[in-house]
Amino acid sequence: MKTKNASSPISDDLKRRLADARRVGFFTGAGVSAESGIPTFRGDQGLWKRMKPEELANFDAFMRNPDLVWEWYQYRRKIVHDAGPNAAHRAIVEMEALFEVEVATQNVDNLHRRAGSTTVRELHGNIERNYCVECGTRHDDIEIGEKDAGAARCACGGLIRPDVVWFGEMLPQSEFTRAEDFAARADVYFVVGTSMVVYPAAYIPNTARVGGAYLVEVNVEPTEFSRVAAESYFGKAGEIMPRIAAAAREARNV
Ligand code: BV8
Ligand code: ZN
Repeated sequence: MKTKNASSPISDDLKRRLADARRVGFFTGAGVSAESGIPTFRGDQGLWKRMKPEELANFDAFMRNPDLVWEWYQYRRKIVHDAGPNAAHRAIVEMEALFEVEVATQNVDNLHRRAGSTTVRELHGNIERNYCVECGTRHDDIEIGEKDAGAARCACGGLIRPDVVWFGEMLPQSEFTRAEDFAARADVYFVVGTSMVVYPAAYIPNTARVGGAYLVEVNVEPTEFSRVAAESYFGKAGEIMPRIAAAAREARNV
């Protein structure tokens, strides 16, 4: 594992891998959206610092206190709605011109798609979508701004919930399987802005490793994953990812 800091040049090893690569994958977490102003979960200012995930991001908590959980998602939806993709999201889009690219994201903020990424596997759902817990009707047009309006209800009377994967819930099978399939065949696999503590999503970079991919971590600090990555670049994703995209263009003489 070779560690580099924010100003380190992109290594010759990585440039060589990118020169020959066909399939390049990006596994992302909250850190890739941090510079868009969206709070992460486990950092110093993280969402979990102020509230416990088990109190909020699970179905029982929602059924016990739908107003509290719904308000929390309205609060996060507003942040996401007012945020925009940052240089890290855009650098990943730029690499679609050089490689077959897939993004497997744990984020529910839709920023990869809003940046222009064409193949995004949303492993934990999408906060901009909602559905009725009783009849399953979709309610994606809910007003975000309604403050203190309490939990929203469907015409059938059922509670409306965000279309995100809560703790104890299954991930969308097709998204997970497709992300695994791509990771298993990837030549280079980037793990960007994730603490790598949430499963089963965090199994996916290991699938890439077992499939022979060259694993590169981008994070502001070491994680569980740092010891298995071929290289770790420590710094902000919004600074490092554009440098990786530039190195990829150079490696492919573009
Ligand atoms: C399930 C969506 C069971 C909602 C979230 C083993 C196998 C399977 C399950 C488990 C297992 N072990 C434990 C479990 C249970 C649990 C789990 O993983 N618990 C953990 C916490 C121990 N998993 C589950 O419950 C999953 N479901 O397994 O169901 C099942 C099985 C069969 C049948 C029925 C049921 C569901 C997990 C999904 C939970 N949903 N969120 C919402 O968002 O509200 S979790 C939440 O964590 C987010 O999705 C988030 O994306 C995800 C991961 O967090 P990160 O993205 O990594 O964010 P974090 O803040 O942690 O880290 C940010 C990183 O960025 C840091 O490293 C930081 O240094 C870095 N950073 C910060 N700024 C920058 C930066 N890097 C670069 N640049 C910067 N500027
Ligand atoms: Zn309904």
